[in-house]
Amino acid sequence: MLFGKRIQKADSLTKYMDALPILQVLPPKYKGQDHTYYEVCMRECKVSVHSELPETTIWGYEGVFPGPTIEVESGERVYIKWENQLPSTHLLPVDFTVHGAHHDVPEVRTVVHVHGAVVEPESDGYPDAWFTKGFQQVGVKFAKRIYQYDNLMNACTLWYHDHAIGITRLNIYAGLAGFFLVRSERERCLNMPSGKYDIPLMLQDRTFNPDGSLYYPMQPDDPISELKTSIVPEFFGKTILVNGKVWPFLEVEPRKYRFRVLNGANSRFFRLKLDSDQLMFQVGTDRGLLTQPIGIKEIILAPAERADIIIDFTNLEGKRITLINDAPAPFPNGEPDNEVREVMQFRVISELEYIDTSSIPAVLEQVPLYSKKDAFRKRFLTLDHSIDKYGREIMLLDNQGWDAPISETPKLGTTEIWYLINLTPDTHPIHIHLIDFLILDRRKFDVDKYNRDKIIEYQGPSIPPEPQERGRKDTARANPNEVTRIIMQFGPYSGLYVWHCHMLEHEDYEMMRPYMIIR
Ligand SMILES: [Cu+2]
Repeated sequence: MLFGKRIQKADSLTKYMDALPILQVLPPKYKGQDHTYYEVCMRECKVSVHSELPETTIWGYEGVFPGPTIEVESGERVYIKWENQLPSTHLLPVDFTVHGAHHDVPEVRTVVHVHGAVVEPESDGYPDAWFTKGFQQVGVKFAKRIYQYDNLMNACTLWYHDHAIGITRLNIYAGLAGFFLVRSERERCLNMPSGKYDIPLMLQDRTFNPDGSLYYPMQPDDPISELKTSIVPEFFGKTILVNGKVWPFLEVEPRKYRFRVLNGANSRFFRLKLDSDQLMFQVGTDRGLLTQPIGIKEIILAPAERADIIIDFTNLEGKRITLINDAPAPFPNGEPDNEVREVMQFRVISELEYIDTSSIPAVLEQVPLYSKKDAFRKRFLTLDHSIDKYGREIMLLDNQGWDAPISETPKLGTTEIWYLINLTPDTHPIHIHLIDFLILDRRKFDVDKYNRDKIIEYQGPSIPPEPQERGRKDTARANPNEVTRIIMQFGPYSGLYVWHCHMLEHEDYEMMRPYMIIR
């Protein structure tokens, strides 16, 4: 295919040439007794993603990729002015047929969502609350220039990223993502590895042209002849980046480290293990710490999911340990992608700067318990796929598009159980803004019968979530042929939020729905 020729060959870039970038923490513009204030500006910049590749033009918060890490305390009131100083034409091919991306809106729009934040609706980064360079033009739901975050979360690993309607996949792919860490005194008392031994890792996949520029397809494998540019059903890149470097290495001391692993890819899932076959100790999920650490050899992360893990390199001086990914793409029914079987390498050096006095605590934090009988309401929500007028696959939630009237209106303070009924052949990571939830169970059902009679006929037992998922979640994998049940309490804010699939190509077309918490 025409586009294929220009793409860089994945195996042409030498692995483990460049050191893992340690992401810088953003200093606030103001820090006082009652609040902290930041300014974050989106800019086009050139960065080096690999020393064998010419520089790459990216869009970055503060001009870096990934963006600088924002660190807050639990309960700290933070104001952030997100500003757009990006060019007026997009770095990547825009499809003007997808929802909210028609010719009646500016081509470059941005809005920032802190993924996992407990935040008022006006500051959540609603997809139609977009703004352009210098706030010259704004979307219909734009409410304010300076967002307010009260950070009513416990300690957890969040991330901020773009959420503009119809081009989220392109804006994030261009580089608009960064970490947002919530810390607390309670967490510090647990004495886990901290400071330079607490490292966030943003895993992404990208494809580059030989001139170093980002490659994103203009068309699916089966091109749509009526359109110059068309959205693709999924995007899978040919190289893996961690913290913005292709296949980096990290020198580690022979001691314990805490890694906050985020899947920041558009569509790719990761199934991670260490080639040393050693255990990793998971201490946290998307939205906070687990009740107790669990020893695991494998972690599955769908786009937007996080795992907070401790790896112990004690007594491994001189060893080189590779982080492996064997997830099929698409997940779970695609082929294993051998080109991207490796992610990064840990090189254990011999010197220990200090004796490692950190610990893997036996008890971490209480995870909230919901009783199924507390549920005020159950909602049965399908994940659907069909074909659009161009013959492309289109994914829906509850069989409705983005613009259909709001149908999910939970009452403030009430608990609901959502039945995610997946009628598609893919696993979809379903993310609900504002709240955290627990996964109750997953259960196989008869899809054909459901399509015929709209009745759930279970075909197997209820399977509890994996141990790695038994904590506070904000994104859950809904597998094909399964009903995934999640339980959550809606609050503490009321108003307009969204829920969506976090595979960005699905989210943009049209696997996203508004929901409203009502008083
Ligand atoms: Cu999806």
